[in-house]
Amino acid sequence: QLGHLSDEIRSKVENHPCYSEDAHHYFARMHVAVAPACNIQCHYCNRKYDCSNESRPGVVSELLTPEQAVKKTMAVAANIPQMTVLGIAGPGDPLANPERTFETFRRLSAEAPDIKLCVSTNGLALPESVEELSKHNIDHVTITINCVDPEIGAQIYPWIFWENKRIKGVKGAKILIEQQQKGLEMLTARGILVKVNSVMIPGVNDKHLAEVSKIVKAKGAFLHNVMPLIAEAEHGTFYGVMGQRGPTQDELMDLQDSCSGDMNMMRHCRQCRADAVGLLGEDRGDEFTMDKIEAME
Ligand code: CLF
Ligand code: SF4
Repeated sequence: QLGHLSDEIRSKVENHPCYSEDAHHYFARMHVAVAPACNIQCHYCNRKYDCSNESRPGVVSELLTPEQAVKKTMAVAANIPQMTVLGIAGPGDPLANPERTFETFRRLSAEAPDIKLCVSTNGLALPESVEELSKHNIDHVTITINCVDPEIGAQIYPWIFWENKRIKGVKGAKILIEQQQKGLEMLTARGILVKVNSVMIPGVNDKHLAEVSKIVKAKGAFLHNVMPLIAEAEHGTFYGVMGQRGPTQDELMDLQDSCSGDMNMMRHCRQCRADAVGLLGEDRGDEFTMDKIEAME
């Protein structure tokens, strides 16, 4: 699967469970939930739970300080030797919490230099964060890009928080899209691998995502991960309450196939929680709550 890649890129992806389908059988990732705030609103979000279109209602991530996050990472590394990647992916947007996120990365790059650092963002604050991300030796950044058309964006993002103001509708979506695309270009220009996540929302952006895939590929994104919208009414999200449905498995696979002519597609995403621990699809987070970690010491 990785045969066509240069040695440099292969070394970055071969033990990252999200960037390499092969790797996900052998290598584990963990997330530390250090980022509570968010700078936009997505119609698929329920702030009580997690970013990344979290799939299991009723489970709230345990919010950690950077210090606790480092402790937790060390405890997991000591107990799960396959753990190669530490990601920050919520429960809000990591780059909307720059102090907490970068403090965590700074400590980990000093104390655990062998662990790969990974971050997932909505992209709004990405351009101003690229310099800092490259300082911490972060090779993997995920941007959630659901559209490149602000009219479609306005149906997904009711508002963004930008320059101390709430900006609604098409105007807000346009700024978000511009920031995402600019951030993508800045990252790929620095050789940082970018994965684009897109949430497939039937009737909203499903017909549009093949174009998104082409555009992000042209700008150097390495991988595209189209995920199904999860909009159960009990999640209490806007879409859930409005009766918006998620795609069927066939609809999702058809869209992934129609993007794949041009792009490497990720097909093994498990829509992880902001505090997930273990192999993809196996969540051992309950074994590593802070009270259990403190009891291990
Ligand atoms: Fe985490 Fe995301 Fe990094 Fe992976 S998850 S920050 S790239 S280490 Fe992976 Fe989970 Fe899918 Fe994300 S399976 S939700 S793609
Ligand atoms: Fe929620 Fe994430 Fe969207 Fe922020 S970016 S509103 S945390 S889904």
